[in-house]
Amino acid sequence: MMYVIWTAIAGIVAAILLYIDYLLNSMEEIDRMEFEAKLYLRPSIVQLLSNFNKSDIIRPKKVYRMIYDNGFELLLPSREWAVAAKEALTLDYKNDDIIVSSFPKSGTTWIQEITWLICNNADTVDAQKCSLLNRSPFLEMASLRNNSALGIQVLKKWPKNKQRLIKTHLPFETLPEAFQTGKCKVIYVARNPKDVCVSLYYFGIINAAVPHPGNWSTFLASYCSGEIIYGSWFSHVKEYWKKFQENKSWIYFTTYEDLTKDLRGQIISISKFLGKNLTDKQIDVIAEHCTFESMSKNKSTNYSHLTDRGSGFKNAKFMRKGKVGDWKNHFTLNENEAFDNLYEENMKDSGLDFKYEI
Ligand code: PPS
Repeated sequence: MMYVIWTAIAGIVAAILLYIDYLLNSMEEIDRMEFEAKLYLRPSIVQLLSNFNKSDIIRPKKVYRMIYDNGFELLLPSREWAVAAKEALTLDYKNDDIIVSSFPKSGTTWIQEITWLICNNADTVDAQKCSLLNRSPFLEMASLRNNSALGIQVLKKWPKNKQRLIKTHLPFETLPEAFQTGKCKVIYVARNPKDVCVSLYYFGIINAAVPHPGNWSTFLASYCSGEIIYGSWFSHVKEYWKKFQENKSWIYFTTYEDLTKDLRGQIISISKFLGKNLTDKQIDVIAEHCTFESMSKNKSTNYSHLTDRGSGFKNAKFMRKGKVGDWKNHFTLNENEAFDNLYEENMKDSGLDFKYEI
């Protein structure tokens, strides 16, 4: 019912705006046909109307709590994502499948693009022909509209002889067995938790698949308590870090800050980990292609195609700032002190040391 009312209001608002626009801008008389044609053709108004017709901009009010058979609890954007995460456990994975994992907003897209190029002879021309979402499917991603597991659909249609690079944000404990036992390689990227929180906050504003983050301090409180999608940053990172210490032959652990400091060095380390020999020229090509400037302009990596589907990206960018240290523009002194204490409580014995500025 609310949906019908909102659609009607949007229609009326659009008609009024167009009429005002007509009165202000047009001195000549137009007939009714022209008026109607204008109404239907003016892109901004059509966009407004079509946005109201898309259910994916009706935000979920709460995240969905999924409970695994072993009792592990995971917060996901919706029930559809939980169904996909469950189905992901039953798929067949091949020895050469690679999974790129992270807590959201930690540099996943960056590592995906680097890894895809390492696995595909640094072919930047091919890379630009196809969106990263299709070159590197997002395992648990589901459509909010038609209940379909988007990542799994892409995986199922994958050509048999082609290597698969899969993206996930699932905690280690909930990965399919092939990625928990060393059958397949795992690349994990972590980022300092303050910049993750800021990036996630802005992403929450533009990403209609998740509940609205509210104001900054409310969101920070939810982030600290782990009551957001994928749960606690501390638990996520600590578990992958622990598994990495025990299994360095099949898990690679890196950080956003290390990528920022030495992109070329990281490309070399990841290719060694994957057993791929790259020439110096290929390493240079990948490093050049994967700078923030270059990936922000690249349609296959900047997710700008989502703008056109009314997914909430309209006036904002997925590739936002790409910096280490933006947290300083958001945390108050008190928030910062409280967060440092919380970090100490959760991470003091982990041996992990994040850079907060470079
Ligand atoms: S997601 O939605 O969870 O998969 O997002 P994710 O890709 O993990 O993280 C998005 C943040 O990474 C930044 N980014 C980069 N920074 C530097 N260089 C490159 N090439 C790059 N690619 C992506 C992106 O801008 C997001 O960070 P913020 O701080 O919001 O800018």
